[in-house]
Amino acid sequence: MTTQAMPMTAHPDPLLRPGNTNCAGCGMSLGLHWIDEILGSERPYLVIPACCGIVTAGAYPTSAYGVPTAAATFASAASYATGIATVAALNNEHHPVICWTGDGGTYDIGLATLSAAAERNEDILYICYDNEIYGNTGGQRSSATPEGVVTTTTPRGKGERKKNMMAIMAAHRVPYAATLSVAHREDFLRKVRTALSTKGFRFLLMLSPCPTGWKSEPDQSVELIRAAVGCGIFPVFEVFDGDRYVINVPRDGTPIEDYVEKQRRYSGLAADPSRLRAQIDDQWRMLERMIHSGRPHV
Ligand SMILES: Cc1ncc(C[n+]2csc(CCOP(=O)(O)OP(=O)(O)O)c2C)c(N)n1
Ligand code: SF4
Repeated sequence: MTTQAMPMTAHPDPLLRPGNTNCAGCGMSLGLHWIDEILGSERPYLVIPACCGIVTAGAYPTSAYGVPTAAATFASAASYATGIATVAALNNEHHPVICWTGDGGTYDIGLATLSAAAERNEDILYICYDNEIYGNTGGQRSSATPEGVVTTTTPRGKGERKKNMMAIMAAHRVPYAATLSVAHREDFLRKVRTALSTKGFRFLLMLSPCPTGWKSEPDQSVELIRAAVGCGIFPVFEVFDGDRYVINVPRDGTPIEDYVEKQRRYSGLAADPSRLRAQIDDQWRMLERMIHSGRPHV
């Protein structure tokens, strides 16, 4: 893994401008503002597929994004970003290229080109804001939706567990992959800084509160993510070169009920707290195996 120096002075035109269409309490808003803080005066190129993130932009010729933004198809987002990064490098331009995508575009519809770009170690930063549904089209299930969650296509609760996207990215041996919590600001900022200063393919996965789809209160978004981290359903960790795992925030025994009872989506048949607790323990056993079997992080 090699790193490059980064500037930190704020840019007068924000990455996400006021007047955008994000719902109140949407994780995208906070995530984009914090990413902008780390970008400082540096301006990225954004590539966004057909998710809520591109609805946010609004109608041409206006835009809620203060940087050049390309709207891609789901299947092409990572390859589109690869093309932009390649041309920028040929022109000696030093703009980070950021793919900003939902879980539908990442876990499902865009997975083939995401995998291809990761395998080629393209010099792009791929960020998934994972709201665990297809939000933009009315809240259908995705392979990121947890078991037991009610969506418009799983009215009795989803029957399958959430796909382990971090394990998939680690299997590509990308230089840097990390999870982001909007309830842990310093950790979030540090990881965005690390990702931006790393060369090659970087993957960040942010659990993104979505009051509309989660049937939660907008003013509880950050506290929900704090509970998700505390109970262990969303582990906060990073992976270097696919095999050096570091846990950044240990789970602290927060009851799973503190997370699920504040969201009406957790009302399916399998959304039973003891079942969820067993899945969390299973997930942490796997993480701990990865920490002990990988090279130590220095
Ligand atoms: C190939 C393709 N399939 C389906 C759609 C319809 N579609 C538009 S947005 C969307 C859901 C996107 O979900 P996600 O990527 O998780 O982002 P979110 O809307 O939750 O922000 C779908 C299925 C599409 N535009 N293209
Ligand atoms: S539906 Fe969810 S992800 Fe989409 S803008 Fe609203 S809160 Fe954000």
